[in-house]
Amino acid sequence: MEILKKIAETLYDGDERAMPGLVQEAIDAGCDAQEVLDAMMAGMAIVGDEFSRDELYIPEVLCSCHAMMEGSKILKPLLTDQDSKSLGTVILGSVQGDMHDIGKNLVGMMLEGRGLKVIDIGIDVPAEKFVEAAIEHNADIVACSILLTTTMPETPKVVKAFVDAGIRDKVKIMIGGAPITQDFCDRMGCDMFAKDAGGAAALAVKLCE
Ligand code: B1M
Repeated sequence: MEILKKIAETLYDGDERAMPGLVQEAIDAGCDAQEVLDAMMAGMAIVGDEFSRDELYIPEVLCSCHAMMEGSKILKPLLTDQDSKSLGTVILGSVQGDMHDIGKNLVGMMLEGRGLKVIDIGIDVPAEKFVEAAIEHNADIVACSILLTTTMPETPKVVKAFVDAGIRDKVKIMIGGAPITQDFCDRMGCDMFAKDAGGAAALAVKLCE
């Protein structure tokens, strides 16, 4: 569909002003929210490739991030079911050293959309903060977003912090993000790995039902 192609291009161009109108146009034309999200992510994938080849620089990448955030605001009410009763509570954050938050925010949206209560504790979150938040909110799941190979070693720190606090058996630990695999999840002693935001929500629902 032409409008989806335009959304991917606009994301790549980092045109945050144009994005909400285009997203709304796509929805009005009958596209579903997931299709529109996929189009934005297709644009972001090109940004990522060019960023890794030093063909795009951080300010340009940030413009694309802002465009993604503006588009996501239009999609949020369509992806989340605000009236539903909470199935369980999830503490969500990007691990210490990791400033990436777009994927985390999408995971949060999808979790809320499937009826979970999400406490988003932000980016650059030390392991102990995940534990504190889990205790404070009596959480069922702790969900850690990890986007960098250099922040993967935060994973065993999070697991250890829950063991040290004596609540490892009470809280399930879910990890995800571009460099994470099922094998890594198993080796680190985490409970769940999800490849994408939809998968994270499906796993969380299964656990809490
Ligand atoms: Co960063 N960055 N970045 N970056 N950045 C990557 C991740 C990178 C792959 C780019 C590249 O080189 N190709 C690369 C990592 C390489 C590696 O680790 N081997 C990289 C790098 C190197 C860096 C810096 C070190 C660059 C530098 O300063 N020299 C630096 C690090 C900063 C830090 O965190 N300490 C950096 C900075 C930045 C920006 C600030 C410019 C910006 C982030 C802005 C922001 O988030 N507000 C940025 C961006 C935008 C990217 C790319 C281009 C896009 C990330 C993104 O938002 N994707 C990224 C390249 C790429 O991914 N292609 C890149 C869209 C988003 C929807 O997808 O986050 O993957 P994603 O989330 C997905 C899944 O991963 C999954 O679901 C989401 C959607 O379905 N998921 C989960 C995510 N979390 C999950 C949790 C779950 C389950 C699933 O359960 C709990």
